[in-house]
Amino acid sequence: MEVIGVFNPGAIATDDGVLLLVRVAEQPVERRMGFTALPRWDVESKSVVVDWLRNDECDPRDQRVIKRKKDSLTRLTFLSHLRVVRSRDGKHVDSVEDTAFWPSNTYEEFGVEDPRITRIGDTFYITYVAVSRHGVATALASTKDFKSYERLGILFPPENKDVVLFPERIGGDYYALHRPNAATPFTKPEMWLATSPDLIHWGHHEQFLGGSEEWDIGRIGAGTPPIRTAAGWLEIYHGNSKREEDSGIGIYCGGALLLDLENPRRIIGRSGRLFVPETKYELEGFVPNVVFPTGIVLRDDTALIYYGAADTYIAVVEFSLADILNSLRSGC
Ligand code: MAN
Repeated sequence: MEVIGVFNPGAIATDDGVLLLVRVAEQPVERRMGFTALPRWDVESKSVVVDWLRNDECDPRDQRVIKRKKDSLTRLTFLSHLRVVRSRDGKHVDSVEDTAFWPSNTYEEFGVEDPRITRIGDTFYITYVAVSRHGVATALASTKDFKSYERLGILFPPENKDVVLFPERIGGDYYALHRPNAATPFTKPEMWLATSPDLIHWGHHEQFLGGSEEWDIGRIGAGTPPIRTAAGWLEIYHGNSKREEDSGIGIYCGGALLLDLENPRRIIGRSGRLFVPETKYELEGFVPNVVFPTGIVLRDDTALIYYGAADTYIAVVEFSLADILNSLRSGC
């Protein structure tokens, strides 16, 4: 396999800097004339296998996925796993660790993707996307050291991704933002909110926020796990601009929300579009025009926001917390 992108990282502050859990997307090195390579994790043999599909038997939907003509079902052209990267200053890579979080069960055969990390007590909880022939779901794992992981199962069944956990109980319950994606399009994909007594069983689902502006009308989803500030929970999310009539994937931008500390259902501030693809590495890559925030680390008055750029790279943007909070319009 060869790496085609390292992007959409979970991020967490550690005693000696910042730890990123990065998504590594790979595709087979081998090419066969007239065939498309579709990698998957084979649960039986615990190894990557490649299914070769004749090009005239599939429709490319975009660069990430093909549709098999026989049954109209989707496959990814790459396979993702997760890997630990450490940085002392949060801006330069000091080490990439050998141990990796590979797919390991039926729900992960087409990859594990887009981890978000929330520290609760002395445990790190990782929500991640598990992709398989059964759909795109979100699963939970926990770790104390990022060397061994305990898988806690699927939290939100297909199709659901962009799940972030709040870092503490609020009024006795855990809270999550999640993003169901319905096959019958009564709506564009919107963010929902749910609560849980134990991080495993989720209920009290409520629609939370849908896109309403030009930049987020296509879909929105949670980005970074919410962090507590004196003013409220700060959530950095993404929006996509694609309208039905647009070709391609649309533009992904970042925005900020401020939620009531006691009742996170209540949005008390909203930035609108906060950061947009503008550098070469955001405008060009496997999927052009993407900034996709997935991790945040607060340092005094500064927020380091880690994001996937063009589904190819990891970048970090530094904001003063005061600037973000000042950008918020109240109400909404
Ligand atoms: C979308 C994109 C891909 C991802 C798949 C499955 O097509 O977000 O990056 O691999 O969904 O999650």
